[in-house]
Amino acid sequence: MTQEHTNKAGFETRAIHAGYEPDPMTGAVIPPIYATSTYKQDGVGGLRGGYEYSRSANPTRTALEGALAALEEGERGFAFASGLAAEDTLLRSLTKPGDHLVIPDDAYGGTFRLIDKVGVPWGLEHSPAAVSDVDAVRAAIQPGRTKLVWVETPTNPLLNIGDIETLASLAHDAGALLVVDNTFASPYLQTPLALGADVVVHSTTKYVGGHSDVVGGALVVRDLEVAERIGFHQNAMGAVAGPFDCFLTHRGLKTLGVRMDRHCDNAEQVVEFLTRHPQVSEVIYPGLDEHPGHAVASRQMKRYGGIVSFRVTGGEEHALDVCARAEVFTLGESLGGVESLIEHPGRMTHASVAGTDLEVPADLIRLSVGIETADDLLADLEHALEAGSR
Ligand code: P1T
Repeated sequence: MTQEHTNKAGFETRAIHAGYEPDPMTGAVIPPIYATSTYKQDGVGGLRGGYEYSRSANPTRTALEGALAALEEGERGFAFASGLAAEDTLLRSLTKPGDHLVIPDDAYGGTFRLIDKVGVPWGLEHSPAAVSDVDAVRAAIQPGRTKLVWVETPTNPLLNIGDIETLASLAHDAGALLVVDNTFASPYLQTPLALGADVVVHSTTKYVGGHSDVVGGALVVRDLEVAERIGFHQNAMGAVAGPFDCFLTHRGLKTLGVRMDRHCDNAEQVVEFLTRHPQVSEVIYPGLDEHPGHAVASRQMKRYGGIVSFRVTGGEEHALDVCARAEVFTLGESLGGVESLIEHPGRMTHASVAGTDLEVPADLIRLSVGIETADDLLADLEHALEAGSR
């Protein structure tokens, strides 16, 4: 399939074919792992296909970047060594000391740490606002000074929903760009650029890679001038994804659609189970009618995702106990892999926001619902919850 043809195709076709055509010499259907740092030049400056040095470009990375751009409906994709490396590059590409950012008041702890502990000493200022509260975001924007309105939707770990279309016009009216961290939804469930966002951020470590075997990050943009600035910084800062990591991430990406549907199917069953459980005080999932972001999520997402957060009746000890007793749900950080994970955000992924506006409830548990047999997941939760009859 030519790339022009591929880019107009359906999601799964793009996931499998975009970014790469079978190698003209060998017919290899999968991009080889180009384990090379440099490329022979045909005379000084005579680059073959534009390849000069693998920090600047590497064919295995080019294939992944093309696929990511096609799935996010963007013009250019960029692959990085981690989600945070992508975020750092984005910040330095689009802001300078003295600039202001609006950030979620509920975000991945590492994102907050990067902006607050690295960005602020560098000269950035930020104001946290609830992504679900358009008025709060509007009030936090300082027209002229605010360069980025940064949202996650759904947020990590409280699964709040921001209205991408509305937030994009708010940001644009104030001369700012809208950045959407699309890690939780993945491009299968939500395409922020098509709704007006300017930059999509991914921790590809999660659903995009999907197998918990590689750490990576990505940026996808629709404007070529923004792409140029990010491309310059990707090369100048050098936090690129290596060829083997790109290979693994790209391999995972091909099955994103089928995996996401199974993640969503299983998450829906888990939600139904938890909402009926007497030791669960609250289930947080955008697919629930009573979730405050349900209407917006229904508009902008295909389904509601594989992450379920819930609170237990017995406080922090109870939550820690449930985490320790689960067996099929592996106790660990991260999310989005085929295997189910359970974690205590307050002590684990969000420990770095303790004592800030972004602190999360101590009785909160986050599940990354995997694609195992649903009955085994429900039995495991039943077992994990039963001991703490308090
Ligand atoms: O871990 P890294 O690939 O650097 O990505 C950071 C990141 C960015 N954005 C979101 C929404 C994330 O969830 C993450 C990483 N999150 C976890 C490791 C976690 O367990 O929540």
